[in-house]
Amino acid sequence: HQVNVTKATATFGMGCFWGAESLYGATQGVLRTTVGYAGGSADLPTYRKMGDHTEVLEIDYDPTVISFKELLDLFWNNHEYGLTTPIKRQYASLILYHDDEQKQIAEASIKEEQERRSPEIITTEISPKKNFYAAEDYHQKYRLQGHKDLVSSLNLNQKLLQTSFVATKLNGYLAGVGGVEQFKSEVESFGLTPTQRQYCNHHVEQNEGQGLYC
Ligand code: MHO
Repeated sequence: HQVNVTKATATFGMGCFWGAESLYGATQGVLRTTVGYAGGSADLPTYRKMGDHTEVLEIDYDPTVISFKELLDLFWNNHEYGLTTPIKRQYASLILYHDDEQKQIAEASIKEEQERRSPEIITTEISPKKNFYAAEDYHQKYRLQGHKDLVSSLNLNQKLLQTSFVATKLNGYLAGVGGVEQFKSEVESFGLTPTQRQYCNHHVEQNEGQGLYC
């Protein structure tokens, strides 16, 4: 049911990618997300051997619904990037732009953020997106995968854990992002069975506002 949408991609490193994936998943205008490793030069990184890469989230979004600037506002408001504590390369704050327009918006945005947060020094790096390596299956839609029976009833195979719109949304909502009202306003479009819907509704209610954890 996601036909004829315009699509753009954003890539952010903002600490543990499980949290980032839930945060953006429940955000309207976000179409699908994939967690992975990027920003470095090592070949074929894995979670155990990431080399100089960073945990990042790749976000496909509909720019007619949410702008890159709005994605960046969520970015700034949901992770640590100050110099107060040193950040490991694995959890570095990164904006990997996909085109010149994103680059310009990111540069303007970091300037604003620097002024807002002064005297704190922002460590966020802005660089072109080069290679992106999808992370292992068990990291994809991590919070959704905690609901094993739901995952199997949705027939989410390894590929769909990376590509499915419904998996993207539920991974956010089930973690308590977005809230019950917003969930109810779009659950119709997820094509869930009544049982699946009831199950999700219960957990969305229970987890609303609980905060992301890693
Ligand atoms: N505390 C978590 C972090 C995982 S994350 C994807 C763990 O050690 O498993 O970096």
